[in-house]
Amino acid sequence: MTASREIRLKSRPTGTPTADNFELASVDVPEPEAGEVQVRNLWMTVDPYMRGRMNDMKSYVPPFQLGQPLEGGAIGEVVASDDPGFKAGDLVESSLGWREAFTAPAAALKKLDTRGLPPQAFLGVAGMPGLTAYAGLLRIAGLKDGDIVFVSGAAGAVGSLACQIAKARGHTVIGSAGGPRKAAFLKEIGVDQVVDYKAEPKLTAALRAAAPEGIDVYFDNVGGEHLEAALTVARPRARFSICGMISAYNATEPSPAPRNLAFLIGKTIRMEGFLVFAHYDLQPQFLDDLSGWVKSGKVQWRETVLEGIERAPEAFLGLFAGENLGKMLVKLS
Ligand code: NAP
Ligand code: FER
Repeated sequence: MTASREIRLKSRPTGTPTADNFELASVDVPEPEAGEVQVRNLWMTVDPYMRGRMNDMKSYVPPFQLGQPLEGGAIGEVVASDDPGFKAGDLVESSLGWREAFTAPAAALKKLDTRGLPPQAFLGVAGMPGLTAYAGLLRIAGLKDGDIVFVSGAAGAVGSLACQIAKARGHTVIGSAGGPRKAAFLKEIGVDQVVDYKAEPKLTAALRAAAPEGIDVYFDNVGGEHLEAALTVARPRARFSICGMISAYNATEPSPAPRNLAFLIGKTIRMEGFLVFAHYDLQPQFLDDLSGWVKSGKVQWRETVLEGIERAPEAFLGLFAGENLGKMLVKLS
């Protein structure tokens, strides 16, 4: 038997989650039986979508269960295997994060080919968030030459890659994020105009000043007032790629904004929501493009790392307080 600690959902949050919604528990991890593999997690991710799974609501994926460990992306190392496909030392991806170690059927694991990148990059820039930026910009928004691109949540995992993909393709990019540290980071990665939305009393006016000619593409990570500002500033035939609306995830009342959806008509804007899971056919092309951009210095990334499973709830809560620059991660061993 191997000891492991895990984070369980103790209660369903109402509004913004707190540390009290989580509990740390210790468990024994059994030795692998035929067809099973034992893994020690090295890294786990916390992502905004996990907030939705904490509600008891039907969605694209079932809700987390009370008293059970949470789930989510993790990178680990095989410690013991009774399956011919895996051996001790293999790096593997799974959706069995929020725990230090586990034994699972081999089918729950995927071998990780790091392509020379650090393994945890596959929870961020080279993983689900990275593909989200790529698919949302290239496929959903249908980025085309000359587009002026606005990205909200621009200093986060998805947003910072969306900005850099647009820059790599020669676009003018406006990025919004909260606070001077994030604004400075956006300048560093080549964003042309930065809106620090926390310092702006009027977001629409600030966006108009940053994009005097208007915007053709809006990559939305935030929703609410950001979406309202983007609708006002959009040019005719703009495309809105609706990736996320983090400003609404903890809301207990429907959001008052956007109040100007009628712009969709007169400006003939196309607004389309998407889920990254439907776009994994792009993954090989995405990883090839990404390695080219990384090699040529066109894409860089940041990580905000908390250490220890006991800090995983704090990392998750930090997403809603804007504590992360780049990808929020938990390092486990
Ligand atoms: P992230 O941007 O790395 O982290 C979340 C960031 O959101 C925070 O750092 C914070 O930055 C910002 N934020 C939090 N509350 C906010 C509020 N009330 N108003 C404005 N900004 C707020 O997270 P991520 O993993 O890259 O995800 C970004 C977005 O993409 C999320 O909306 C997520 O749900 C979505 N997403 C969608 C898909 C999909 O398949 N559609 C896949 C992955 C992610 P500031 O300090 O700048 O406020
Ligand atoms: C996300 C936000 C929302 C996400 C998925 C959703 C994969 C899906 C929500 C739903 O089905 O209600 O960041 O990432």
